[in-house]
Amino acid sequence: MNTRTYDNPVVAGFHPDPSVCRAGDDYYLVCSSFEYFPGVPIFHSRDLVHWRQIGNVLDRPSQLHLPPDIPASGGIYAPTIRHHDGTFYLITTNVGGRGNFIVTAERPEGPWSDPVWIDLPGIDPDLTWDENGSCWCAFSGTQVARIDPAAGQMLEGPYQVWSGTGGKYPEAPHLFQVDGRWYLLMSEGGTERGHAVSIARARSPRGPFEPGPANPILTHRGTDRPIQSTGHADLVQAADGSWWMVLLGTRPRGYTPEFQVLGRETFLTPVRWEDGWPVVGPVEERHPAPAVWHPLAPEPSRDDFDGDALAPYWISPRDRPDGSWSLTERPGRLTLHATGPTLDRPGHTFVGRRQQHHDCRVTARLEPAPPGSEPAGSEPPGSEPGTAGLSIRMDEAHHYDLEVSGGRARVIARIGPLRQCVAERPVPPGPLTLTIDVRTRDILPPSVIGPVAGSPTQPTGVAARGPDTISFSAGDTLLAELDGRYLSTEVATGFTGRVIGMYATEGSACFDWFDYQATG
Ligand code: 6LW
Repeated sequence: MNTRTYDNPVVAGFHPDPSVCRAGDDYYLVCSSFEYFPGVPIFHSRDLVHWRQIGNVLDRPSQLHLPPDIPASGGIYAPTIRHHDGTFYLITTNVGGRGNFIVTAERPEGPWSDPVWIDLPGIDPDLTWDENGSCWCAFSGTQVARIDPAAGQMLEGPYQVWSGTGGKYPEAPHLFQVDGRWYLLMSEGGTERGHAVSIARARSPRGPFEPGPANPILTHRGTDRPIQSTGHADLVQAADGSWWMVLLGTRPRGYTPEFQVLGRETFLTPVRWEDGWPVVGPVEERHPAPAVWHPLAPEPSRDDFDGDALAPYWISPRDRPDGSWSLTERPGRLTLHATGPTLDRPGHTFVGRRQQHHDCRVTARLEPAPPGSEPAGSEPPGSEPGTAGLSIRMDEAHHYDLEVSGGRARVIARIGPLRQCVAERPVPPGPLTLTIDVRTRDILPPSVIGPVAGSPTQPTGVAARGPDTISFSAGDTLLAELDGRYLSTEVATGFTGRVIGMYATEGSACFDWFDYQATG
């Protein structure tokens, strides 16, 4: 008997709106990326459980232009990936940009084509083909149109076919043909705690659609389950005939109303069919594993910047201009050149990765900029970098920074309209190891309701009622410990999660290495 299990989430950290397809024995999964460049991370798996990022679908400015005035949580929403007739198709929306577009590739790791813009309104576009080869696009909530994906034209419709069971924001439609019937999977209730997945079926993509008898087929609303906000789902049939759902969910922490700091993550849950309808149980932290099991070697926690290209998990808000970073100016180091004077506004130089674990530690080695590495016209570098450091961010208005300049290290907290330097110390000249440590130790379980933190009956950690504590050290010196709640979706708002990275806001700086460790 197979007693193997897998753990959820299968893709941790800010990886929402998952879409999955199968090509033979290989699976490919994509997620929303919003205002970050490159866009649409793409993952590969042989078993639906173990995923490795193989690239980003939108990795060139000709595919993805995110101008500075694109707000946080604008940009790339909810892609759908499909494999049809030997070609990979991806359809998505640039919200605040030109809208919906399709890119294609022969190989999922790329290169992907430049966009074919498509004259459809709305968000969350889907793609599927009928037995005549006609291409159908479901979008928003929930319309269906026949399109020409090569020309980007709508050929028929759109038909308003179904709006769910009455929950707010019907969205995330995906159309499937199973045993001669058309199934419309969609989400409703909003992407917050009320999120739900519903289904309807029809004989034609034009409808009429008959709602499933057990809608919503999945929701965790109103439960005390550790995984919340389950929704925005996609379905895939494995090579052995079993069915699986990928979906987004959250893992909130801390005292009521609880805080979500990792953003919306990607979960996997089994699906069975009963009386012609898909049935999905609650999404557990641990499920029986699929029949095929294909674990991957652990990825190195440390990037020594020895390669000639940045690993695909490195992302930057809106843009990463060529002149702002280099792996070759000082081989074995990531050199950053400031493009903007503050992390409080778009246009700055920042290279970061998603926080993927509730407990984690980031360390990085910051070095003085090499002589002559300054952009033309700026001051020659001294023995110290300009102004550079590590930042943990939700967006331009919500970030904590550990910064070095002028022989001093400081911790800056930007929370909404407030900006404050909360600690400052002199540091020795030369290379310096910077550490951001995120830990949930000392926090209250969500179910505990009691007097305020610090009273004799409650734990006393700074984040006793928040989701976590974030501490900042330069070398061996602890500079500050801050409550993590202010870097949560509940405070910052929006669709993204925390990103931790390296930045320069004045002059230039080098990073010898960056290490991300799960510590839970
Ligand atoms: C996405 C919508 C949603 O377009 O949130 O949770 C939006 N679902 O379907 C942004 O991720």
